[in-house]
Amino acid sequence: MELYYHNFSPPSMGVLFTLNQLEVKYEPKFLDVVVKLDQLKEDFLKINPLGKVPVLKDESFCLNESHAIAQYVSLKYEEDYKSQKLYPTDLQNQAKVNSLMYLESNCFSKIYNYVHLGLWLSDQPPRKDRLNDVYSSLNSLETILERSKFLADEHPTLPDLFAIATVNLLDVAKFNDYQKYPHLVAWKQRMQQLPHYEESVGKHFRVINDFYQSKAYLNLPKNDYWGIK
Ligand SMILES: N[C@@H](CCC(=O)N[C@@H](CS)C(=O)NCC(=O)O)C(=O)O
Repeated sequence: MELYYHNFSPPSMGVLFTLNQLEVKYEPKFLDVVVKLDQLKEDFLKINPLGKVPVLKDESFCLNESHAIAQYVSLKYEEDYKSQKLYPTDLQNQAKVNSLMYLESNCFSKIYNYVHLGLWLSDQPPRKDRLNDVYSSLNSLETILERSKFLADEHPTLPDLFAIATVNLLDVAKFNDYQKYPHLVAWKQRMQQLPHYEESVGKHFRVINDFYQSKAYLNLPKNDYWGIK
């Protein structure tokens, strides 16, 4: 199994976290979507015509959309006997996890639109006009986390593995208004203690933060695709 990913991509991190928590063997395939624009090359478009990462290639089967990939690998590899599953197989618990996966996907779009790539690649501030969407996402997550330790249950499930990368994006934009979100803050700390957090998410965010703080984006070659001047 091969996973095409980029280390700046939160959806890629959600899949990496899933594969690592499941302790599934896979071949990571870094795709340079920023400088070389490998996602637009013919070979990759055969794998994902949408030109996005992450993509899972399992022999001749190719799957894009990070949440669907995580569901596929969990259904394929998560042992039946496990009691605290990332992706439960009974109908109602699985439906609950799915519901939170959809919510997470929505939060990702809102938070990503606030942080936006211009900030990472061309020295622009976060989009203040989109701040209300950030608060609306954090309110939803806080409301859920007031009722359980993790998003769908008392143990981590798939949406937690995605939401932590989504919420970490806010650190890059130096958002730190967490006063109204004590349960979310406590959940973030619990997530950071998971055995595979560091290799799947933590180390990538350190690279992203260093990249941004050091203004390394100013040294990127000119690139019309991402609007890098
Ligand atoms: N909904 C998709 C989002 C995929 C996506 O937007 N990937 C970005 C990286 S986070 C990408 O590949 N961008 C390259 C491009 O747009 O050219 C998922 O969850 O997999």
